[in-house]
Amino acid sequence: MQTALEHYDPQIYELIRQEQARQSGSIRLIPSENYVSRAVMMATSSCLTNKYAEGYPDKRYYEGQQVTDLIEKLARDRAKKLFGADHANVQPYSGSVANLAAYAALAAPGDTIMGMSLDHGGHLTHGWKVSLTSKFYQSVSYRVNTDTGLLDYDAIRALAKEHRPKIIISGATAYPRLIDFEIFGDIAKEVGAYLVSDIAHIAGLVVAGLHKSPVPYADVVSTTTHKTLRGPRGGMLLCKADHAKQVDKAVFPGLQGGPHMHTLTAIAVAMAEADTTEFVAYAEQILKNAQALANKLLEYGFDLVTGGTDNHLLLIDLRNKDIPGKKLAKALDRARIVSNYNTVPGDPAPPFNPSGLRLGTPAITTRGMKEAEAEQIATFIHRVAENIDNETEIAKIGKEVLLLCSRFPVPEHFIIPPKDGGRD
Ligand code: DSN
Repeated sequence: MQTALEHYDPQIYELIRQEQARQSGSIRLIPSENYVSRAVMMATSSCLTNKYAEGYPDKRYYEGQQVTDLIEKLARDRAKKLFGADHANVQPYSGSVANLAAYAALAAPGDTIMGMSLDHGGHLTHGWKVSLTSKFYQSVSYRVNTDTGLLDYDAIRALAKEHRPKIIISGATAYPRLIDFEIFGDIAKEVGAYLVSDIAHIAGLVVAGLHKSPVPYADVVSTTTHKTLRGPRGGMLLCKADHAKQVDKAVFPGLQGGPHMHTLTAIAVAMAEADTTEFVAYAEQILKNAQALANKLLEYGFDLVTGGTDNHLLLIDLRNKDIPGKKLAKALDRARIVSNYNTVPGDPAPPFNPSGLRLGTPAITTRGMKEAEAEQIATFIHRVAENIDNETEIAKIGKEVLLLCSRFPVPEHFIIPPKDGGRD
């Protein structure tokens, strides 16, 4: 049967079909990407996309909120239960907006914020120089110890004492080890700062009890909903009751108009999915797969920042292999292995052509891959690195990758049904 999209817009239909085939036929190692369930996908593409709901449940600026109020209350309650938080705001369009709202709730423009330097694993919105967060606020960045690659809490404390920031941000996008939110909480208290914890990458590990939660220590916790948490693309804030009013005001009307109700609805679905023993088993396997990938890469002589990983991601420092990160990422992409080039701490190379490669295991784990496949993927990466200028070999590896992908199709309940009932 011809779908509405196929009928009305065959060009876009075909492009979506091609993207679905690309996602199925390649190994997804970008640590911030995953595959959402069909239930989440259905909620995302539901009629909730048609509804404006400015304001909050029981206090909206448009009528017709009989259902949206119930959905948003459900999403908030599920998030609060899952994370053990006093208050949840599920309206941020993304993690970036969620971070901005957290700062707006706790500080005034011109105040000092202190976050992790982007080139050491922080996020743009943690006050990096090209982000507006460094224009609205005075920004001070802490770094990891370049010898160990690890957060140096004594150095962070000393920097906080020197600059007395209004907000300290804990959290990262490319840090392969556990983050001690309790120590961050102590440092914030010592200098009279608020603590914002950005758990975008590790939220799924936190709800599964595999990473210490920042909720008891942070004033505001910010996250995306789509990485290890495996929901739709969106953002979320959790906070203590004292900050609830300010956080809500910062999101709406401070930064946003109407929430994207279809996304918010899908977030509610994802929160229910994450509140299961199956999800805990999934998160455990993410970690096992990351360990297996890391150990095999080490055997092949890859240099991993911090020497390994405690979480879902790893960062290869390619300087000992004399291959730029971008060159390897592009060669891997030709071999159907999708990763991203990344700076490594103390990187002498520029961010657009850095020395590192960032890998993660959330998506391959959703496909059902286990340690043996993670090791096989490490071998593919090694072979691509060894044959970096040999297109014939790279194409051959690509065929083997496709074979592996065919053994681990994206689970049926994780994809929209393919055309004509066949598999792409
Ligand atoms: N783009 C995200 C990541 O890949 O880590 C952060 O915003």
